[in-house]
Amino acid sequence: MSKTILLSPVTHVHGTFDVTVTIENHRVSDARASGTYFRGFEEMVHGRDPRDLGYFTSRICGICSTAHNLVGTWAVENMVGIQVPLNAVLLRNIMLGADILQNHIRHFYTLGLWDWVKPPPGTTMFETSNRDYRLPTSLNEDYVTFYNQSKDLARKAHELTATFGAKAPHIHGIVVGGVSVHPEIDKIRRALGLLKEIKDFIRTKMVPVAQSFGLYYPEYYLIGLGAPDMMTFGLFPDPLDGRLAFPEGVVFQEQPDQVQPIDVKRITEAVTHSWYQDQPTTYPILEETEPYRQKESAYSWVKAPRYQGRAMEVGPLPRLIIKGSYRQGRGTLHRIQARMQEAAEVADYMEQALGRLEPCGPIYTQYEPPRYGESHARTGAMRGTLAYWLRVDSGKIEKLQIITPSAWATSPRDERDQPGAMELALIGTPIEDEENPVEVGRIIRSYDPCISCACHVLTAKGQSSFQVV
Ligand code: NFE
Repeated sequence: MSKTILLSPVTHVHGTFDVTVTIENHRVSDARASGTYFRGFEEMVHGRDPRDLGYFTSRICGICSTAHNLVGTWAVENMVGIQVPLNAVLLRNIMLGADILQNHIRHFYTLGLWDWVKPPPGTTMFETSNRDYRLPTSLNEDYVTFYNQSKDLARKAHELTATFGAKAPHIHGIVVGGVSVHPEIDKIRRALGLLKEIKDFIRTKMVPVAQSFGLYYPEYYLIGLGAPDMMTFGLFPDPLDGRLAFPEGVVFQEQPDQVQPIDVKRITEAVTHSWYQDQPTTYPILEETEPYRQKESAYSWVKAPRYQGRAMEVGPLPRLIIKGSYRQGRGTLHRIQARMQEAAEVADYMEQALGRLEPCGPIYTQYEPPRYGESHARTGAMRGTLAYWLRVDSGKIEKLQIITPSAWATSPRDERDQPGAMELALIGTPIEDEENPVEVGRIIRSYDPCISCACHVLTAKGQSSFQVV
């Protein structure tokens, strides 16, 4: 007997997102992840001044906007071939770091917590059909208290971003050529004060809380393993030694101990099962983006990015495995615990970076705006690997292609019918109660998916089936 369940929308993720799972004999036999928006940003920037790119694309999403601002800015700087001053590099890293912290706090407490912690009775927060709550009552109550505190800490992380970025989200502090705000002593002190509070919260109320879930839900270390190959673009460049504080690389399942360098020419996208006019699987800069909602073989607005033809696991877990600081494993709870550990490591990096700022040092490099050229830029974002491919013609943007972390995570099948990372994580999962497959929601949310980034613009025709798990 098989049963197909449509989760529409999957709750407690960013954006609206559908997942269909087929369950046979208490096991997920098939899964399809479907982004229900079309993202129009690549079309929107066509014909615009490339110096505005980061301002536009940071609006792709409210939760990872600094990453888009940064990579859009780098794409232009790579085209004109400038190096920005050390202060600017560090301030950009600090702003991105603070945005990663607010994301990780919000994902853990506002979105993900209720997979493991029972919402307080009488709350209007949300209704859930999840009956599999296992924490002792007093611990559960403590974590609800931490949830209430987390809202203030996430706001403080935004305040830290805005200390140098003028506002958050969608900062104004990053400009092509550098940054717009000097790292004055009072700003550094203010940032250090905010960071200290956030660090304390991460160390005492995030890392240990995530670890405690393992005591009560131990099987979640072993389910939801995801794609067997993994990739990171790293985080936080340092112009002095040319390295990334969190390194980049790819690890293939056949050589799990070997981190290989990224070769960006191995990244392709397929649209076989996406609502776009068919075209051969190709490199992002060669892609055409022509929406075609009537396509029979399609089930998602998300395209299918692949590295060397393979789906890739991206995000904090691969980032820390490749950095060498997380070695415990690869399942659902590892994904969550690595995100918490990453928050602690990002905060440590930010503290060092704040100490290296030169209050009177330069923050800007002059440049000639690009007239013609092609470029690529990539960075780690909150959820993993973010990359832009840009072409400028006659001083205007002629082509932009973006591959977001959530496109890797929520990718549909590719041209060879190979599932995406989250689909792989779901297929094979044992389901205890077929009427209430809480395992599915927990695995999906461990990715912290953001469909706002992966695609945009809701279709008018909604789905009618609705189930909260
Ligand atoms: Ni809307 Fe984003 C991140 C980007 S999508 S959150 O992180 O880019 O994955």
